[in-house]
Amino acid sequence: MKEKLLSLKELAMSSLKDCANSAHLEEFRLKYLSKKGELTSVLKSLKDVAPELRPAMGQLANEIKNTLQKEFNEFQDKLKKADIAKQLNEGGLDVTLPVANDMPGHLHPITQIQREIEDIFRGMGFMVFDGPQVEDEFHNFTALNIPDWHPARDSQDTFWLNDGNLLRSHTSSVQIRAMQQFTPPLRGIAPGRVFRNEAIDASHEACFYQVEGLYIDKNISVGNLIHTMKVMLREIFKKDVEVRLRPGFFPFVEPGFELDISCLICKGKGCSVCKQSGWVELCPCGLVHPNVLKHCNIDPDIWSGFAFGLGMDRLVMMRYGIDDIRHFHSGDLRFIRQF
Ligand code: FA5
Repeated sequence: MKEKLLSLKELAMSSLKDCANSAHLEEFRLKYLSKKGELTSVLKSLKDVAPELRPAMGQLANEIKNTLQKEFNEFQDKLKKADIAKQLNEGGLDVTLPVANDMPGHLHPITQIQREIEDIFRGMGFMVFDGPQVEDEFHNFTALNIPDWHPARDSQDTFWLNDGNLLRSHTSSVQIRAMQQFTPPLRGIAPGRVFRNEAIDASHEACFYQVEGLYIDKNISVGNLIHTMKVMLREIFKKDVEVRLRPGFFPFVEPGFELDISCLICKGKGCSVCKQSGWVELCPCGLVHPNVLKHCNIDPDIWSGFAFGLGMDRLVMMRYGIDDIRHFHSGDLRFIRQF
C-alpha cells in the first residue's frame, strides 16, 4: 500500500509539471483529486489493509492528498496570472470595464428612517441641526436644567471621558447649541448617535440613535406638540398608529410626557421588546422649561416651545416588526439585506 501511494504521488507530481493550460489542469484534477480519482480509490482500499497498519497508511494518504491539492492550487494560480499577463500584453483585457456588481450595498435602515424624518420635518419648515458626539457637561446636563447634584444625571448612565467631557447621552444637547446659535422663532430637529452605559437587552443598546425636535415661538402649547407628533407618526407608518401620552419627568421640560406606541411586534399583547406591557416608549416630549430658555438667553416671558426626543432604533423596530435591537449592529448580512 505504501509503495502504491508513493508511486502515485510521484506520477501525479510529474504530470502536474506537464500541465500547460487549464484544460490539462482539469484533467489532472479529475484523475487524481476528484471523488472518482485514483487517490480516492486507494483510500477506499484502506479497509483491506491490516488493522495495525491502517492509521499510518491513512495518515500518509492524507498527507499526499494535501500536498497534491496545495501544488494544484499554486499551479492553477500561476497559470491564471500568466493568462492575465498574456491578455494584457495582447490588449485583449479591458481593466477599465465596470465590475459585475451582484451584491450592491444600501443605506442602513436607521439611516433610511433618519432621512425620511428629515424630509418630513423639512416639509414642516424645520432646520436639521448637527452637534458633537463628544460633549461637555454644560450642554449635556447643566443647561438642560440638570445641575451636578441632580439625581436625573444618574438616570442616563453616562460614559465620562478622562478630560471631564462625555459621550453625549441624548441629542437634547443639540437643543442648547441650536438655541445659542439662532434667535427665535426657531424650529429644528437634530438626529444622531447617542451613548449610554446600559445593560443591553432586546430593546436597549449602549449606542443608539435619537432625533431631537425643538420648536420655539410665541404661544406654543401642548396642542402644537401633539399635532406635530401625530403628523410625524402618520407619515412614517403611512397609517394611524395607536399612541398614548402619559406624564413623564424630564428636568428640561414642564409639563413632560412620555409618548408610547402600541407594540407592533406583538400587536399590544406583550413580548420581550415591550417588556410584556403592550406599549413601547418611543418619544418623550414636553414644553421647554423656562430655565432652559434662560440658559440660552431666551426670554421665557416672550417665548415658549416644545421639545421631543424620538428613539430611532425603536421606531425602525416597530415599523418592520424587528424583535431585537441587537440586530442593527450585528453586521449580519442576512439581516441587513432585507431592507
Ligand atoms: C431622553 O433621552 C430625553 N433627552 C428625551 C427628551 C427630549 C425628553 C426632549 C423631553 C424633551 P429617554 O432617556 O427616555 O429621554 O430616551 C428617549 C428615547 O430614546 C426613548 O423613548 C427610547 O425610544 C430611546 N432609548 C432610550 N434608551 C435607549 C437604549 N438604551 N437603547 C435604545 N433606545 C433607547
